[in-house]
Amino acid sequence: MSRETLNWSVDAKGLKFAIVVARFNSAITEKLLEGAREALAKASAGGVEVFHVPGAFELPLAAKMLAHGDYNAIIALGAVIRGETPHFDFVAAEAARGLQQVALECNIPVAFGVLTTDTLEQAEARAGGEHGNKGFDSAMTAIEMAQFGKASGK
Ligand code: INI
Repeated sequence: MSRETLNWSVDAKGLKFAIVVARFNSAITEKLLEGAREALAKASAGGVEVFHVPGAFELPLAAKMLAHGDYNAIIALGAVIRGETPHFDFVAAEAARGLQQVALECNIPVAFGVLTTDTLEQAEARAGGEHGNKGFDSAMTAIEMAQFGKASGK
């Protein structure tokens, strides 16, 4: 859902969110954080706490540690940009696999706000550029899944 098409009846009052942000490629990830904060503020989220980790590879463990707090959802933000070595594939795949594992094992929504792109330009376009802001979109997903969790009696 983009900012433009968004229905601002979205309501996150009473819901608490943890955002965990990778510092690697911080010029991108801090823009993702801005986008996520914007969505949560517009939806009047009940609480937002932000945590930083070194890179996207560290996001799953941090999310697992945070899953034991009293958050309704976790938003994981990172930017994995393809270089000339296979490192990209390992970091991107483990971030995705690990975050889904945390969601399923810990029974908490974990929004996957990790950009995986070939170039810095592609990442910029998705971090507040012409293709929107993945942080904003991830926060919207987290709100919807947090509401789902409440409705399902989690
Ligand atoms: N971490 C990222 O978040 N993005 C990257 O693009 C990246 N690359 O390309 O190397 C990256 N590497 C660091 C990794 O996440 C870990 O912090 C590191 O391997 C230590 O565990």
